[in-house]
Amino acid sequence: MSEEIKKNNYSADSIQALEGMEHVRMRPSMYIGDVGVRGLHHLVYEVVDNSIDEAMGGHCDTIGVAINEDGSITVEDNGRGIPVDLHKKEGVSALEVVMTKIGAGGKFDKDSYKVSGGLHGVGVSVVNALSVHMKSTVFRDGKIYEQEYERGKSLYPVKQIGETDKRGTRQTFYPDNTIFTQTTEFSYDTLSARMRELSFLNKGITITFTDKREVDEKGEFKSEVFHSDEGLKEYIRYLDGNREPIISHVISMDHEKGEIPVEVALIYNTSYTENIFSYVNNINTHEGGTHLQGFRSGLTRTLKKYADASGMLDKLKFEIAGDDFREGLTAIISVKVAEPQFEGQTKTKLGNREVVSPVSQAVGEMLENYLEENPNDARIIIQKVILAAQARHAAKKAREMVQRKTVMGGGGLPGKLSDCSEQDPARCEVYLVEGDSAGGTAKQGRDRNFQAILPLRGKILNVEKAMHHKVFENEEIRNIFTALGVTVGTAEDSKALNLEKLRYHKVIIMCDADVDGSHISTLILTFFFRFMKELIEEGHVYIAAPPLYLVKKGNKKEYAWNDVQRDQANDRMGGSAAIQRYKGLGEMNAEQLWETTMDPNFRTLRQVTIDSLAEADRVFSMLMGDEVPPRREFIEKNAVYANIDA
Ligand code: 0RA
Repeated sequence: MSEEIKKNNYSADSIQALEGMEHVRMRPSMYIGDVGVRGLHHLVYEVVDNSIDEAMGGHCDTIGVAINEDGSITVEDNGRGIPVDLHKKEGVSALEVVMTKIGAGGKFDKDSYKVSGGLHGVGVSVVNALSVHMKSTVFRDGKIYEQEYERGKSLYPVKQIGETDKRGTRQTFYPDNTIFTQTTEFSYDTLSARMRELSFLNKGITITFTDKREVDEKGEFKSEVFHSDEGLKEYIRYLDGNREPIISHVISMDHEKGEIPVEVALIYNTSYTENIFSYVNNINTHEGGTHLQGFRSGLTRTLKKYADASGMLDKLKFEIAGDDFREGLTAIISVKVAEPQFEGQTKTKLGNREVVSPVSQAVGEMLENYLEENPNDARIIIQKVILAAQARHAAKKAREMVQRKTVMGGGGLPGKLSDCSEQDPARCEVYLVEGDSAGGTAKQGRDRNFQAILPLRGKILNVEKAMHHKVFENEEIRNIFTALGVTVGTAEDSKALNLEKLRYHKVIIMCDADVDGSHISTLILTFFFRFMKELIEEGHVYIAAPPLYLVKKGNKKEYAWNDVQRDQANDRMGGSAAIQRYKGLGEMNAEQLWETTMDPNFRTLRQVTIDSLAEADRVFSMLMGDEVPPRREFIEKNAVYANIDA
């Protein structure tokens, strides 16, 4: 190749690189999903992923993540350090290529074990492009190197700034508030939950997480150290900490079958819920896929074979179905796939067919060994499966009753529902209101064109502790299904949810702003989470925020949602205003309820979102389970929805 052509290629490439970075800034959502709270936090995961990769390759064991005093993020590892030598093709340092070229991450190291971050896996240059400022520091070969960037453009060539005996990479970035217009504030809970999850998924690594924005009474930063020697086994214990196990050990295995590393851990508990979390390259695959398929087939095949051989099924009048093997099961599957194909609506469904059989085989072997070595536990599991099969038959009958009423229109809409007149579900909303009296006020106060009201009786059933058929037999719950127009169960999947006939695109939970009210909201949310998860995932569930105070003086009146607002309102009125504390929705009249909580132009709704399914599951099992002490501690420490509400 002549010099000339080489030069042309070089400049063409660098123009492309520039365009790449510009493209990221023009279409950030294509790279990080969205530019809201979720996308913002994704920046951190992207940077941490690189350090996790370095750790997975066996080159580092400690990762530090910090929210700095000024709100920026620093991620540091003790790996080999990103190379800083000249990248021949690009004519600049390798570090600069990694930081400023889209899709360059790690490509120059063929042996690198690059599996994490498959979903977006867009590389640290994307973070750089979406940051007003970023600084990379590399500790390598006894020297410290540094380079800074502004909105993805390097400010100077990599320079040596000193000497060191450390090794590793440090990245600090400031998210661009012209891109993340909603907020650039990081959430401690969100990041902490992800770091904990990563430490379980990558055993042996130590991840320290520090929030330097505030200090406690002792003058110390809020900080946590995550480290797991047992990986998924410990993760199961953490997730099921508030459930009662029925077998003596967590069943687990960790091995590479063929080319695909598979890790699985599971336990059976006394509950009736199936809780399987699956990961590919450290990413939670909400929609499942081939690894989940492999897990299910391995579990069903092995347990069925054991149960058949045991003779325990001989007197059973029902066929056992796949579902029956998974009642009260908590399981985690984590696979590492070199070139994952992600499918599905949210691109969180693994499509690689070659994954099915290694996972199925591995799960089969693991279970077979356990059942053989623990015959008592084996009998307990099979008994649980038999009970599940019997309950399923009862549930099916109860469900068919709901079904007939909703689909066939037999029973029509629940009598307690005050429907709206608008027909287009996208414009309709329904308020689920605690108690008949508040329901009455809401009915008077609403705009009946598009707002429907469904009053709920006191405490709704705690689905966390109830068997499935009890849930479907419960009148309040049947009313919710019927009112929403949501049905359950198809020919292929007895638990599949059908949202096609959803009658309202906003489902708003409205409860008193007190402890009882938040307990009731939590019960309703638990029901949605366990039985209508897609309703939450598709963004249809909201929580209304009624005010706590009415501040009045003369003809002036203001509402307040917290003590600070109350005091400010009082100050604005020159002090000594009359302050009414609302003890519940019932103390507001229809007009007040409309003004504060129902009028779309004034109300604040909190959309319920799920950061991490695993964390949400743990929180619900804790809030609704048997163990009172952790629940009390949690409620005292957090708002009830802290971990499920963005
Ligand atoms: C490729 C090659 C080498 C190091 C890395 C990547 C590396 C990248 C990151 C990103 C965050 N922390 C990192 N640590 C290391 C070096 C290869 C060698 O030294 O032989």
